Amino acid sequence: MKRFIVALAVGALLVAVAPARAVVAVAIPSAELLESFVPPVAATAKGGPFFLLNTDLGIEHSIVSVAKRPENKPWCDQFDVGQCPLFYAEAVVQGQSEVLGLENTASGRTYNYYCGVHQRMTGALHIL
Ligand SMILES: [Cu+2]
Repeated sequence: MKRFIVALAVGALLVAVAPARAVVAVAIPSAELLESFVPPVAATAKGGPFFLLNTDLGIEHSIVSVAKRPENKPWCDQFDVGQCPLFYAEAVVQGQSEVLGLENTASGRTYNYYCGVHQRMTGALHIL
């Protein structure tokens, strides 16, 4: 019985320290003020999860990494040769879009990204 209680306590502790799903939210009140993702620097594990959560009213946003990679991912076709982003979340309007390609990131590095629709909107993702 005592062993069971200890196992239960350890299990509860593991649940308590499990990281929440990492989310980067785009919440910009006016199209004239499109400048940054919120938070400006987010963190997640290598491989994710990481989502673009677009709450902006009727305005499409996406995530495109500044870092490039070889041309073998489904999203590469829409970019010029040699310009395929390392990670990418397709544009979404008022919804969420999963950032794909995070399995190719490196722990301890911080990657800059921008919105493919509004390239002056930028953010950074730190890989734990
Ligand atoms: Cu945008």
